[in-house]
Amino acid sequence: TVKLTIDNIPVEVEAGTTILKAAKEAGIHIPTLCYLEGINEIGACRVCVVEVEGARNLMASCVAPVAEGMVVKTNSPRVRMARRLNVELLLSNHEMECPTCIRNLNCELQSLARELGIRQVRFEGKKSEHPVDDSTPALVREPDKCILCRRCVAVCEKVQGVMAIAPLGRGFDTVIAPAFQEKLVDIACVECGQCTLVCPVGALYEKDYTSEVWAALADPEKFVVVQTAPATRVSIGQEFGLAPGSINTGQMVAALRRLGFDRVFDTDFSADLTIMEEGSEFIERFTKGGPLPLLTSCSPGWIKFMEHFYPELIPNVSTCKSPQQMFGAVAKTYYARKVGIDPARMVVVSIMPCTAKKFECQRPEMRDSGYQDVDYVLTTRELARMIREAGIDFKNLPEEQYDDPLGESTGAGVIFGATGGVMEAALRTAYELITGETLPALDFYDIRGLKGIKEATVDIKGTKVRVAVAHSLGHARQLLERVKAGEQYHFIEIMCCPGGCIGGGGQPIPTNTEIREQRIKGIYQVDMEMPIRKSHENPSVQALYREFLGKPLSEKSHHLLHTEYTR
Ligand code: HC1
Ligand code: SF4
Repeated sequence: TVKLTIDNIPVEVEAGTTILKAAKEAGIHIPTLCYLEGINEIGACRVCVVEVEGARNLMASCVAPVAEGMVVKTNSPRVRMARRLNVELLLSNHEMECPTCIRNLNCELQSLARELGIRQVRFEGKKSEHPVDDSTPALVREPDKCILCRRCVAVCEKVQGVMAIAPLGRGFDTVIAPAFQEKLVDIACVECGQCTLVCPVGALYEKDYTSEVWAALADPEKFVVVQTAPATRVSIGQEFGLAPGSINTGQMVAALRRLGFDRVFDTDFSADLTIMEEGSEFIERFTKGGPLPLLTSCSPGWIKFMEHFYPELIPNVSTCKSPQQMFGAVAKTYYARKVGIDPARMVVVSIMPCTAKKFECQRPEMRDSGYQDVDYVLTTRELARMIREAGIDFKNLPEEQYDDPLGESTGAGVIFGATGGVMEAALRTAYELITGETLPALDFYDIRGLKGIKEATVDIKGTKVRVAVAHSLGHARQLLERVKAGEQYHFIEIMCCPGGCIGGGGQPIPTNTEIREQRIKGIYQVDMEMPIRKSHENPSVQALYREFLGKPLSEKSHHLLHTEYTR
């Protein structure tokens, strides 16, 4: 260990620790901006500078390691002046539209200016000008708000392994953009939105569809149906000051009703439906010779990644549409007919933790109902905006229930929202369908949690089924390389975002490792409390098969619930 003092407090830490971490351990706050633990530790913004006795220059504490006997000052006049200067320089080249910015009151630059007591910007100079890129259905890139912290670049490269964006040019002309300043829609960006979660300012954000949804709600001709993704119930509360991971299913349903949706349904229902189809697909492939491993298909960022980087795996990917898309197709056919509503009048809105779902719903093959199956996707953040705008007091809402029948779900449906959950839900059903026996233990702990790649071997009456789970595309790539090198698996779950959908690119900001863990806890808590925890026991899914689809993998199922991919 190394002994030093920080602001006269004696501190003892492991050798190699940065001054920033040592200070944190001692309970001393040093402001940061470009720093993202474990992902972007580059000392670029120099907001975290500290004074070290005997050193001529101030040091960026996020990269400077401690040394024996070091005397550190985090709060000297020189430090405060330097921090202020650095932030003022950033502000001098920042498109300051705070009251109308999407990140108003949730902006790290704004908070920092406040924290550092900046009352004026002493520099006035040229501002860089770059066009806004809103070429994708999911994202907006607004470079004139960018502060060049490079957090988005680091996440895209190190967590997602996509490398869609990078710093181009030098000095004042530097811009973070796709190579050759191409548009996002023309490159391999998978629209996961992980970059929007780490952007400290309003330079990268989701494309907002709230005005389209307000318009549909106000139109008496329209019958507006909403579905809520599994992960949204454990994250929406954060937007209203509740603890990350708190479970607010009932309040979310109540809020959606107050916003004027005609029916409030649950994507968990169609997650159960997905398990029926995908579980049956797995059993069919497993017993009839493949192709294996079967790869899950519910995460649209992962699907886009696969189409760009692993098109040779298309035969392995499940043909099942995602639960979001199955929901849309069922709502505009089965449900519309059941309640006697012309599907042309029906508008299907999804509340998703995901930006890529906006892209997924606009894919040309997602129109099997005869209409666009899902019309609009709102992220958790956009829903929170609508609730705020409507003046709804979210925290004090009563808990309400989903509507029937597309609101009925099981514990298996809800765990889709956490990494490992799709596999666990599938195993709960596949085991019972294959053996005809009741599964002795429902919880598959080996494939839960935040480890990047998880594996398990499940004994189904003497047959060993080898499964694996990867979340984040960086880990997916590692696992797929193992598969290509000949490692044998039967069934693999891949989710695009770290932690699964609970860590999706449309979730409340901040979303970090700790918050992901709390949301995962919430998800399994909901599962535990559900009276039914296996998809094949969902009575409304059973009724859907009885009344409409026939059986899993039937012709009708294939038409409405399955799809194909493009190279
Ligand atoms: Fe997901 Fe899914 S779990 S992809 O993460 O399969 O977005 O929550 O809705 O479709 O059900 C997201 C979450 C979500 C789908 C389901
Ligand atoms: Fe990279 Fe995902 Fe952002 Fe695209 S959306 S730039 S893939 S992090």
